[in-house]
Amino acid sequence: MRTEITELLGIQYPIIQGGMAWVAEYHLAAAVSEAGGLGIIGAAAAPAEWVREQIREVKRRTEKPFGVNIMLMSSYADEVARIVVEEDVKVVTTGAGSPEKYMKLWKEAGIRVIPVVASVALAKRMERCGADALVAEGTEAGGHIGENTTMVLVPQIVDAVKIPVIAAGGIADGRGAAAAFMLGAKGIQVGTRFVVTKESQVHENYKEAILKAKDIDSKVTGRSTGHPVRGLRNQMTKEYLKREAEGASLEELELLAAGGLRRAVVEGDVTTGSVMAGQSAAMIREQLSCQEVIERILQEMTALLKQGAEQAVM
Ligand code: TUI
Repeated sequence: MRTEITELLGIQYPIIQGGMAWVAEYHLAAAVSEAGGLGIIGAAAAPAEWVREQIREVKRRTEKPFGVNIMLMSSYADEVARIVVEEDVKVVTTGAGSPEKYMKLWKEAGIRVIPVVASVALAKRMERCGADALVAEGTEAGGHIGENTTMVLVPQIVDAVKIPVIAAGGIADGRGAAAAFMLGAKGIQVGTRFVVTKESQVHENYKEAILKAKDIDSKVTGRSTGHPVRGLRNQMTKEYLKREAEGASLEELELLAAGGLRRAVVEGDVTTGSVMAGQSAAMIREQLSCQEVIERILQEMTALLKQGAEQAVM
């Protein structure tokens, strides 16, 4: 299947993996790339040398393209920005900020730069400063989110820029993928569904929490701090939201959430930890391999796109 995104990135299928903190490590990234998508290492808030080692591990497992996601609020972002150049990484996605100050360095190194954006304004700015494509991430996504839904964000960004747009947020099956292409996207980014794969190294408790999640289990904490984060409802989100409603200070709230993602992903503490996941968690009901996830999404999507509008009006 060829789109502007498969051609830009040299991949078989227009599916890229989200750069999820603590989750997107080399086993997962290599498996997604081997299956024909674009695997991504999530640098998150990790030290730069950890990222270098992850890059080398992916290269040991696949010769196919892969990328690194740089979380711009990380205190190591400057170092990681240099390491992707040193290690000859071909694709960089960014999140939680504007990567403008790194653009010249990356473009000169021939890196394909794909900022993840949650607003039309940032999308336009990114195109002006040389981005090759964009991920338009709706508020259905897990982790740090913006306000607009995928349904309204993707077409607005598609209309506002000339570079190809990858849709993200709430896409976990072929129906969501087909819808994304109808909105004008040339590719999709999938996060939560890849958390629950055989190759994903997250704790079994984390996978189980996603598998049993219902629609109403998705909660957003941190709206009052300016850094809203979506995850699954648990004791931590209950306490956080209670204290937030009481007007707790930023420091108090940060203390409550500190280290929570690591505790959930690594130790399996899904009670007091932070179980970041998108709203699509409620649609994920079985654990498959990364290859099976990609194959199923593509099969469902191509069948739906072939049927076109016929079915809708019958
Ligand atoms: O970045 C993400 N998802 C993330 S980052 C993360 S680690 C974190 N945890 C808690 C608080 C903050 C970060 C977990 N999940 N997705 C891409 C994304 N970027 N979503 C929203 C944004 C965004 C938000 C504001 C991008 C830029 C922005 O403002 C930039 C500017 O300077 O205008």
